[in-house]
Amino acid sequence: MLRYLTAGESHGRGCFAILDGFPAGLHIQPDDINFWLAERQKGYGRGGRQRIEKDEVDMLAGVRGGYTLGGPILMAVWNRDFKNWTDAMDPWKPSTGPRAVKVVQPRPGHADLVGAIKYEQDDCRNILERASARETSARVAAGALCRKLLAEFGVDLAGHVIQIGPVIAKTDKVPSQDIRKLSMKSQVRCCDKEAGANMVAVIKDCKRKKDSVGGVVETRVWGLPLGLGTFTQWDRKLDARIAQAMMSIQAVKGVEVGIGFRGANRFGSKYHDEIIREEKARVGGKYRRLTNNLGGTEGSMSTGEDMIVRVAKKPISTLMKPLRTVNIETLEPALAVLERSDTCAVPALAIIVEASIAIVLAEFFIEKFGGDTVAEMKRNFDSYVAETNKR
Ligand code: EPS
Repeated sequence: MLRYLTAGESHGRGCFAILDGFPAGLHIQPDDINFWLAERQKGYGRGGRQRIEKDEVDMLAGVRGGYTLGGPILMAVWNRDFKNWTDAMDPWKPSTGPRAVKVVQPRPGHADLVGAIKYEQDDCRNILERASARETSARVAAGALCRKLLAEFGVDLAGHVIQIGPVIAKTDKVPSQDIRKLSMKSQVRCCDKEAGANMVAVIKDCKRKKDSVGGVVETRVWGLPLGLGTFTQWDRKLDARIAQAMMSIQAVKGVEVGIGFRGANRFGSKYHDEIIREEKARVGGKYRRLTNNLGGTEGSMSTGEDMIVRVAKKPISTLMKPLRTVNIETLEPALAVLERSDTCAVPALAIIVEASIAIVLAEFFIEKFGGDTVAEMKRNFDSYVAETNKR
C-alpha cells in the first residue's frame, strides 16, 4: 500500500514528504523531481516569495545509487526564506524579533480563525504556517516519483489552466499530448493564446486593485489500463479517491470528473459514451468509447480512455485591501492581517493537481499490480494487459 505524509511550516526549515510502500528499482535522478518543483514555482501572479525560493529536493532516505530501495522515501525541500525567520520560527525559544508580532486578525477564508479556536492558540501564526500552500512543494516532490513510476507503464499526464476569474479558455479540442508543450509557452499555463493574454490582464488588474483571483485547472491522463479502482466499495473507487486528493489541496473548492457539473443539464442519450470495438490491441483493451464525457471512468474504474479532471480554486484569502474581521485579542472589529502573498496561484495549481493525481494513480497501480519491485509490477501488468486484450 502506498501512503504519503507531509510535514513542515511555510517559513520553517523546510517542507518534507515521506512516501511509504513505494516499489524498489525505480531509476530516479534529482532533475526528475527538481523540474516539477521549478514548474510549481512559476506562473504570472505569484508574489515576492518565489524570488527568494529555488526549490530543490534533498533526498534523505530510501534511494541509493539512483534507484529506489523499497523502503520509506524521505525528501526535503528546504526553505531559503527560513534564514529571515530563524527567530520567529525557532522551535525552542519564544520569538523576540520583529516577526514575533502575533497574528490576531484572522483572514476570512483562511484557516486562521477556526484553527486558532480549535487548537487553543492566541496567535494565528501557529495555524497559518502549516495551512499555507507552501506545503504543496512536498506533494509535488512525492508526485514526481509517482509520475516516473507511471511512465514505466506508458501513463502520462498534463495539466493546464482553463479559467482565471471571468476568462475561460477554449481548449476542448487540444489533444492531451499537446497540453504540456502549449501550456509551457504561456505565463499562466494556458493553451489558448488569446485567453492566456486576457488572464494575464485580469491578474494585473486584480493586483492593482489589491484583490486576488481564482480559477479552474484541467488535468488529462492518458495510457491508463482499464480497471483501476473498483465499484465494490466506497473507499476504493477511483473517482472517490481522486476527488478526496483534489479537495485536500489548499484553496480547492470543487472537483469534476469528465463533464461533471456541466453535464447535469443533458439527457442520458447525450451524455453516455457509446461503445465500439477497435481490434488494434491497446493498453485500455479493445473496447473504445465514441466520446469521453465520463472522463475516463465508468463505475469508478478506469476505462482506458483519457482521464479528465477539473479542479476549481477559490481566490487566495490574503487580500492587500483586507476584509473585515474580528481581533481575537480585543474582540473588536478589525481588518484582516496583511501578509505577503500571491495575487493568483492558479498556474501553480495545475502542477500540484498533476502531482496529486499521479500519487493516487500510483497508489492504484501498486494496489493492482503490486509487488516489491518495479520489475515485478511490470510482469503483473503485462499479464493483466495480455488477458484484458483477449476480451
Ligand atoms: C502562501 C503565501 C505566500 C506564498 C506561499 C503560500 O508565501 P509568503 O507568505 O512567504 O509570501 O508564496 O506559497 C509558497 C511559499 C509556495 O512556495 O507556494 C499562503 O499563505 O498560503
